[in-house]
Amino acid sequence: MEIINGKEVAARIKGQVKADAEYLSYHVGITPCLAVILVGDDPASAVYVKNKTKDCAEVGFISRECILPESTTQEELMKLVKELNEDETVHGILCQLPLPKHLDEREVINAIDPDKDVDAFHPVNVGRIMIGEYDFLPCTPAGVMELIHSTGVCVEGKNCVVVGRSNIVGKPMSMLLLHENGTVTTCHSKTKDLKAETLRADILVAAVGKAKMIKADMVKPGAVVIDVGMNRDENGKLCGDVDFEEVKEKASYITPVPGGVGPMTRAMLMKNTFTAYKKAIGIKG
Ligand code: BQF
Repeated sequence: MEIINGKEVAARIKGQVKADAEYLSYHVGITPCLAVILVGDDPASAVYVKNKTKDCAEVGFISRECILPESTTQEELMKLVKELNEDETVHGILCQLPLPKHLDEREVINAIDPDKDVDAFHPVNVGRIMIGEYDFLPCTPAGVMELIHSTGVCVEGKNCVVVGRSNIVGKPMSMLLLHENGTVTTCHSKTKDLKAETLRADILVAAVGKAKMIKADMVKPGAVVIDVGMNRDENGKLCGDVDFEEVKEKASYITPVPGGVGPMTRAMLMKNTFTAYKKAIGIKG
């Protein structure tokens, strides 16, 4: 069994983005800029936004933190998005989710210019992913694909099982595996016999949000196991959707939590911001 080192793969991707961005910034005289909107005082969200700002500094991007109070109205938030859309010095925009309950996430996402939508949550980008003609991929599924590639395991023809069907992870994850010619099954809370499904998986992606729910007896020997979960266990320790200690004995490759998918999500955001920048300055690919 091999533990996939997400930090290492993420560092490699960020290094590539940094080198390419430095080269282009120098020649074009424009530096990539990511605007991150944070509303309210959810501590986890504040940490995620800090991480994103840190990543921008690391790869040589400008970052703009737009921090708004809990009391922000929908109108104020929409006005900010409009300003960032119109600001030519801003190449990527993201709104940290979840938003406080009184705000309409969908309306905010739909207002972001699809060309600046580095999370790839806008319906136009979601649709482009469905037909395989995309500029941006949602960061977490894109990061998972990179981790699978890093193992050398080929997706084509494999039984791929995704547990979870969120719009942010599960659904696009299934689509990306399908694009690489996997035979994809998407499982969810109404799946009749989850264990029967996961036992057939050569590649298993867990994105449910239930601590350690994937046990060793649910995993095919030699499977590649990718854990997207971010939960707290009974001792308040960060853990995934996979029971790592059990499942690591059965998997060929497995991602840890922390240090697996999380760092990749961050690296892919930098990659998407660079893509948005290249589009804005008129460079393809
Ligand atoms: C690690 C996120 C749920 C809801 C909204 C590294 C991150 C996490 C873990 C991180 C996440 C999760 C992010 C690790 C961004 C991933 O070492 O394991 C990085 O910063 N993430 C987010 O922005 O919004 C979320 C999870």
